[in-house]
Amino acid sequence: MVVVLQPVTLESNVHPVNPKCKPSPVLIPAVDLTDPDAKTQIVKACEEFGFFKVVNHGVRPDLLTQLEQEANKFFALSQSLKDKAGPADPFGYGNKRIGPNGDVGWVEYILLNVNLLLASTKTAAVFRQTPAIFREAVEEYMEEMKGISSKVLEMVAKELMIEPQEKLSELVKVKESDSCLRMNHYPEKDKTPAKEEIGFGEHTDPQLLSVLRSNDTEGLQICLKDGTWVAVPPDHSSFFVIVGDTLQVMTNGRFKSVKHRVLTNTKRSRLSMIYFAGPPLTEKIAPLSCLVPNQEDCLYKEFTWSQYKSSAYKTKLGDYRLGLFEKQ
Ligand code: GA4
Repeated sequence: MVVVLQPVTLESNVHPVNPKCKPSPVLIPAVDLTDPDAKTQIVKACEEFGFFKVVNHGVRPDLLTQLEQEANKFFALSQSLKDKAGPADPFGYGNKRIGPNGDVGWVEYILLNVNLLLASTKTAAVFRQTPAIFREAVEEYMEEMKGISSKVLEMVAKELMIEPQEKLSELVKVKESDSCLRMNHYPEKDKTPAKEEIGFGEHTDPQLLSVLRSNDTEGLQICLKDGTWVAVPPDHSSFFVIVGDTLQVMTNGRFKSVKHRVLTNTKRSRLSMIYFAGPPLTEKIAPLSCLVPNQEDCLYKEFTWSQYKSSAYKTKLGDYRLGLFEKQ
């Protein structure tokens, strides 16, 4: 099964598509995790796009509906109530400002961390503004997302013959894993005709991988290796997996962290939930030696996840964050 992605022609494109030639659609795999061939399809997609869709994932649909409903209720609260859980530090409620370095977008969001070891007061503030059922749904959803991300990482390890085979998935499964959940609400436009606007500017995710699910409103775009942006058709019953910088480093560049962004031009609001699967803060990140038989071919210096995170928080969204960690 594949998903057809259409190239987009926008002023903001790095390489505008030649208007004379009709851009050809791009096919990305929709992977059924129960398919015996899934691991081969995943690795191929991670090498080619850093992105794929997951179908037949086994997450109960009513959990998705419930979490989405509760999130919508939170975003429908008055501005002053939402502001009690903000400003984002990065956890908690944020409105238009993304990160600490001046990025802005047509988006409001909550970033939640439910790991008690890394508890954040702003996450607690969000839970004070929402019913207990919201927190329960968030916790269950994060467990499900941990399951999907570790399954994907297990399959990657099998296909790439990484030893020990749990090397990647353990980073997500352990209780110290620095994973978090983001809910982005892109409000509908009242202007007619609606003007296209940056909802969330282009960036790569710093973590190992991210699992994204949205309602049926379009907006997500990914950047191909040749710089073409393609629109990802929304599908509220599937998940999209996005390769992050940390997995790029551990595979010594074999997998690419994919640049992505959200443009809003719709009259319907978009709600997305993204689980960021991060390793423990003290984990040493470096290319896996089994993937780099000759040390001279090693592209990145070793760093801890905590070092990478601090360095990422000094950058702007669209910056190339791995540059500092490349070997000369
Ligand atoms: C991008 C991926 C995740 O959404 C995030 C973002 C984080 C934030 O919003 O606080 C960052 C961004 C993200 C990378 C660079 C820095 C940090 C905003 C920003 C400008 C939560 C993350 O881990 O990194």
